[in-house]
Amino acid sequence: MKRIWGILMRVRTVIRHFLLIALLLGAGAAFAHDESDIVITGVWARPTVGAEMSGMMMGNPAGGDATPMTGQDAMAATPMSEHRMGSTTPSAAYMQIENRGDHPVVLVAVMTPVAMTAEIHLTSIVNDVASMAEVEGGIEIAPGESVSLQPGSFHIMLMELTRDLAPGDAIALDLTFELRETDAEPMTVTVAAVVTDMLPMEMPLTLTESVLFAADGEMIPNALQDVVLPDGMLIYAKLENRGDADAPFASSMFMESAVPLSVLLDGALFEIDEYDVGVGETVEIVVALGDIAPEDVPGGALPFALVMSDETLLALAAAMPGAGMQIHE
Ligand SMILES: [Cu+2]
Repeated sequence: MKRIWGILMRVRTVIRHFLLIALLLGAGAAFAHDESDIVITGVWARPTVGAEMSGMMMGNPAGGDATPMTGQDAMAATPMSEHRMGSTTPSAAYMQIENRGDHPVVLVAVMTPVAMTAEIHLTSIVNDVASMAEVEGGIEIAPGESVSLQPGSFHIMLMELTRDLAPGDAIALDLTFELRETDAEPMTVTVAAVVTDMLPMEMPLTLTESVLFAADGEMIPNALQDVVLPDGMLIYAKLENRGDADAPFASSMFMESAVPLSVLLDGALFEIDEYDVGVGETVEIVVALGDIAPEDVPGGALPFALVMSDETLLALAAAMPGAGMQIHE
């Protein structure tokens, strides 16, 4: 726990600065775990190295082997523990952004700890030739509308990377939105992207929120303020069943080892053997990662997986609020 202390303190300092600025501006700023009308799902980024399969394939029904490995095997198998140099290869991040509010919102800026520069781009194809350009003024999303950032269209261009991104990694992205037709100040939402070389398929069970935090830290999600929490690093996540059949899940994995998974029900956590998310229902979960080292959180985010009852894996990620601003102070 001591080893992670340094990085957490750094993050907290940044978060404090940010909160202070938000207060000075007259509030309006929110992190992903606050009640938000901006719902961001299906976040992923392209790897810059290691196109090899990571075993965790987002949304692939045949993906991955759900057999937990021992700690040593898991450490050796994970790309996260490799020593990394910077990468000159750019990456790109993709996602769906839904505006559930009453006012137009505009994605105006993106920051991430893994890239010195992050720009909002649009690819267009003219006479079979693809070219891309920075989007002036950002991407506006009308109330009740969604926009898809996807290959061949809008994307977040990540340039001057500070480290390589391998399949199975996760990175934090701080997305800043301007709120039109209101006096509200711009809002920053932190999301986590799964690094994958597979185009993620639409999955019925959709991650709508995820936060990485320390049980004894300050950034405890609102939903868990009055809840007795396990020690160490935790993930809080919210999942919505958008399919037309029940979505039962059984356990969770971190770095290819099984880790405790609890469901939040009536203000208390219950460790589960299996939990069925009905059609249209939302479930809140807490994943206990235990004590982890700072080198395990290199991009401000961590990957984890839900093991579905049919033993397929759903690859997910969680980010520390404000982590995108870490290297941009
Ligand atoms: Cu681009």
